[in-house]
Amino acid sequence: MHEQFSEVTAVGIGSAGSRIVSLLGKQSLLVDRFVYLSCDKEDFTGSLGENILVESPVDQKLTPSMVRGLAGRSSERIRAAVSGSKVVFVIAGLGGATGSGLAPLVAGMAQEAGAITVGVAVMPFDYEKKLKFYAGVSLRRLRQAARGVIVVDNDTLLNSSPDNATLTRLYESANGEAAKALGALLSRPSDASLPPGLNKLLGTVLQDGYSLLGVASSGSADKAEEALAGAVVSISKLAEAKEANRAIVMLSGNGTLSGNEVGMAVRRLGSMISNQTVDIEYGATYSGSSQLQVSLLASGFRSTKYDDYDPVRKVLGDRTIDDETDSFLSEGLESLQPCD
Ligand SMILES: Nc1nc2c(ncn2[C@@H]2O[C@H](COP(=O)(O)OP(=O)(O)OP(=O)(O)O)[C@@H](O)[C@H]2O)c(=O)[nH]1
Ligand SMILES: [Mg+2]
Repeated sequence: MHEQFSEVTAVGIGSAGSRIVSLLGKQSLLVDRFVYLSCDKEDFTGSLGENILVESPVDQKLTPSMVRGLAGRSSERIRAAVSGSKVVFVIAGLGGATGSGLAPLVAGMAQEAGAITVGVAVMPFDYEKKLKFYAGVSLRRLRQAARGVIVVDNDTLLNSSPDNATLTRLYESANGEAAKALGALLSRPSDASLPPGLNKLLGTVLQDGYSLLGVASSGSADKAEEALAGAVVSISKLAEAKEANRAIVMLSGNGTLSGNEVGMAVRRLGSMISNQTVDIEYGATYSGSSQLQVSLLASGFRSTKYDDYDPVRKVLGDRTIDDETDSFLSEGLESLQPCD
């Protein structure tokens, strides 16, 4: 088993996860190792590291539990790839078979290998009704397997796309937004960047509840205020914003973004979410863009709109069940899903 030590590893799973990780890797990041895992080798097109192909039959539609079964053959390779890191980020779009099936599994392996593991889950568009079930079950399992989970909603990421964009353009644009927001949080300090740093990021996301990532941009005279309000609105669509106990505000703009504006935005956050006790960290990155982007990572949410996606949780509420019953129920329900 090869074990190469690295500080921070990013694992991209499935189509969305792989694309976002490749985009992220183009920025100057704290991440020093990249791993890709998918049933589809097309997903490795932009790969910056090790690719692990989970061989699958092409003549049938896969489900998350089938993909988990198929990954069994590669488990030693997966385990080796997530070993020897201090921190592992496991990034996937949930709702498809690959990301939903493997994200919790890989997070569990990384955690077992001794890494502090953070899941990053991109949740389906509201119109993807059939994907919500897999996404909801997988999100709950990812939460159980990892030390912290950052949730990004695909609908949030699309705010800046024109209505008539093609699906490919929509994905590209959503991935660009996700990579910008995550990249700001994970960037290295430089002349152009004052990031919060890995410790503060982990201090925010390693909690019982979920962390939600909201993003918004503005080019108006009052950009900082407007973009921050937009980011708060995007989080309010997913959970009760005032339940946040910690937050990181990242502002990304051009040279006209003043320290004053950053300070004002940070001071306004508590009143915007009606919670003055929220513990706020912040940072800024300077790009050429005249649009100001605010990424707001807020954490500590015990419940989110995604609870409704998960029938097991709907039936049992907050009661904890053992893993075996959970798998039995989830997989039983999975097999009842209508096929298309
Ligand atoms: N943001 C973003 N979302 C995507 C992208 N590709 C797919 N998605 C969304 O991510 C979710 C999961 O889709 P995929 O990533 O294609 O699924 P998968 O993990 O590859 O699983 P398979 O079903 O095996 O292909 C769905 O809600 C898709 O709409 C992408 O490039 N960017
Ligand atoms: Mg795919």
